[in-house]
Amino acid sequence: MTPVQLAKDLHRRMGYPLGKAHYRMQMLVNDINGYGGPMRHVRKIAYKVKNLGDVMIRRKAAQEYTKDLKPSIAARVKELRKNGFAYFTEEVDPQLLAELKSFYDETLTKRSEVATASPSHPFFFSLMDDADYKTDHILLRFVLQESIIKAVSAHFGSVPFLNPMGIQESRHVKIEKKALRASQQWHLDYTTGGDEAVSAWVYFTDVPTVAQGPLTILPVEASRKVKNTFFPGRIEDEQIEQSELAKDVQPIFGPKMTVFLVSTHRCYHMGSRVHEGEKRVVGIFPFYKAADIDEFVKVTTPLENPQKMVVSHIPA
Ligand SMILES: O=C(O)CCC(=O)C(=O)O
Repeated sequence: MTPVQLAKDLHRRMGYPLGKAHYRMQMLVNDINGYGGPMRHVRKIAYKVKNLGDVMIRRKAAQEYTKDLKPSIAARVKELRKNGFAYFTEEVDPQLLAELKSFYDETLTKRSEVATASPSHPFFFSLMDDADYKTDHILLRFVLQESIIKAVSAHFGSVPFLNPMGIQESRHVKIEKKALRASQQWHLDYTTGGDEAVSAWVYFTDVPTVAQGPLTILPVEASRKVKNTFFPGRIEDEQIEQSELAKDVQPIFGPKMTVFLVSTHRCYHMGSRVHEGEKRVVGIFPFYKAADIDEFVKVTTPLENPQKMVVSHIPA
């Protein structure tokens, strides 16, 4: 256990015996150490120093794997780099996409009937099952396909780590407490390794209008203009409007089985503002450039590099 973890554990057990000032001090420590806090820059460097061998191997493997990038994928990667977003449906294997759709139709719709709300995001109803995290499962076969891994590797300049994916059904839920609006408010995503994150998203249901709560982004350039505090937190629509960025807001629409890549690390984003009588089901497959977490995927099929590297993690 690190000293920071030890201190946190102590606080969890003891509360704040020195009162309000003690609480405030702890919140400040959390802000500094939090994923989005200023310590992320230190974490990014520390990660590279600590895992230099792996960083070099992943860089070299990415160079090799992406040297003959198909022009259409290279164009998507360019868009992703510039705007933080690129539609990717045309680049994925249609057979895998069809299999993914069958998984939704035959299995996920049944899970939806018994799904329960997430305590931290009351509008999210998870449709994942622990048994899904294995390489012969369509979710893994889909996300490990060549075009996706090539695009993310080219974007990062490094073979990525896959982080635990989620399938979320977003429903219309009235929320009183601001904290529980969570990802319905504008924010950036930060990672344990302090480095970039890109997710592949799949819409399992049609998202033709704002009523279905599309993922909504501010492209990279506009995101850079957002005024946030030293400890970046979630921000309100009014702040986006005051910064004259409302014109740049881009809701991501698409019919079911639309696939896209998005840098939620560089693009402010929000979503799941689902209107009454609507719902939205998405698969979110997050890739991190640096990740010190334990492996979560069961390797049940023969796997070659770089796919093997994508599911192999550096233990936390
Ligand atoms: O539900 C949404 O559209 C937003 C999700 C989100 O903010 C995230 O995945 O970081």
